[in-house]
Amino acid sequence: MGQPIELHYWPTPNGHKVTIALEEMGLAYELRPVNLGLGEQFRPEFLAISPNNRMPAIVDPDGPGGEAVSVFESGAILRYLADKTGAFGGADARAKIQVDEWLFWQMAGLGPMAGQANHFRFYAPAMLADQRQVAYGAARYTNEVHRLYGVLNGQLKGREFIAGDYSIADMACWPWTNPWKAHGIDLAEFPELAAWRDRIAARPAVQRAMAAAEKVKQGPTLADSGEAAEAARRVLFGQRAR
Ligand SMILES: N[C@@H](CCC(=O)N[C@@H](CS)C(=O)NCC(=O)O)C(=O)O
Repeated sequence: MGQPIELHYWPTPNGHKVTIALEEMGLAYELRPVNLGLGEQFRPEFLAISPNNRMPAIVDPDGPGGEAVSVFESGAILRYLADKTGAFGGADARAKIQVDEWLFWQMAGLGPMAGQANHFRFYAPAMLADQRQVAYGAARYTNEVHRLYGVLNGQLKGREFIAGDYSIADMACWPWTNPWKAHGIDLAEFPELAAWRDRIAARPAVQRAMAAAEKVKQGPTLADSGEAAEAARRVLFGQRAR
């Protein structure tokens, strides 16, 4: 086996997508924690591979042409790994289109909207004096996440997985539905999605990926009132161009 892929990682849904893919594909990898609450995403050596100061990012010593390559943005990483291994990316040109539709849907819709719902439901109350602003934001993003759960539930009718066969689209979407309770979702409304969630949770590779997350030191919960959470909120919220 060649050198392991470096995964610059923190245990969040965007991080879980990549550990799931690496485990499913049987690729050797090494976790390089990026402690977001401490601002490690701003280190120059990390910015050199991920200029958006966001994890995940990978460095594959065995990239195209046998040369090392780095990749940032979790959707690009999943597509890179699927193309590298020839697995989970769609078996033919039509299947690949479907996989990418849902991969991009997650990247542009489910992920960002669920992130905003989380922000307004749990973090903004501690940060905003005017709770009416909190309520508006919370309702807007909670509604949108509810709509997106409905879209995914509809796609899963008559299908075991999002694009038919299990794919990187499932690996991208599944971790973002783990906090369904926090998103204000009642899974009883979305039975196809609930059954799909169970099918994926039962996969040994997914269980290994989630166990790997447990080994990385978790930061404070950003909604906490303690000093560590306050410091992490100062690092993470209100960023502007540097
Ligand atoms: N579109 C990016 C989003 C990645 C992202 O938002 N990562 C968050 C953690 S889930 C992060 O690194 N945040 C650091 C920061 O906000 O400074 C991807 O999917 O890779």
